[in-house]
Amino acid sequence: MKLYFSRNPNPRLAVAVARHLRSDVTFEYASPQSSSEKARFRPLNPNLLVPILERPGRALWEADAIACYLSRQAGSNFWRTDDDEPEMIRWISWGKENFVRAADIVHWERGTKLRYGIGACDEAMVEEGMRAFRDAARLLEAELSGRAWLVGDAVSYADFRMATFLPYNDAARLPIADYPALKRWAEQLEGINAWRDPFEGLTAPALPPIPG
Ligand SMILES: N[C@@H](CCC(=O)N[C@@H](CS)C(=O)NCC(=O)O)C(=O)O
Repeated sequence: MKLYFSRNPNPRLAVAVARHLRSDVTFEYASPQSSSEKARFRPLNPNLLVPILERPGRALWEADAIACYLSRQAGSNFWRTDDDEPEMIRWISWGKENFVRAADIVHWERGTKLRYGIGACDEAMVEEGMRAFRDAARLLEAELSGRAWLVGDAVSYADFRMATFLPYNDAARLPIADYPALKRWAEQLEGINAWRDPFEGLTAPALPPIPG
């Protein structure tokens, strides 16, 4: 199987999952939106986005689906398959609508737009994203004050998904330090090699720097 990736947040998440699970995949850097690559990647993912997992049968796209599949392949409970599964899905679903979305809004303005010359940072959008971030962070802070991980007493895919944008916080500058339990949880994730440095040993161009 082959996992197509770039250094951006969702492919980073999928690579981290594959490495955490020691999945039997090869990794290939891909740029499906570049004009010379579109024809090759459209049959694999009509969205022309990464991550994409090439596997027997139909290629799989969406980091969550890939994580679910790789966890099943590994016979792992990283993607919970026991009574905690609904709880894990709750955090994935809520996270994407709230915490992850808020981080994405701010990271898009302060990071991606500037990196790729898409446009100037829109401060009103940053403010909106920051407001949403604070609302979501407050809820997570209360949850994580009582326990180490989002689901049960071990790391799960919900933790990885919730943290999708945190490795890019040099660009987004979200005030994680204002939330001690959240900060402690983020540091715990940093203690997992596959999360901290998923691209170790892989060939992939660095992200374009943020000007200024
Ligand atoms: N909902 C998709 C989002 C995938 C996505 O937005 N991928 C972006 C990076 S975060 C992408 O492919 N951008 C072009 C690139 O990185 O070359 C997922 O969770 O996998």
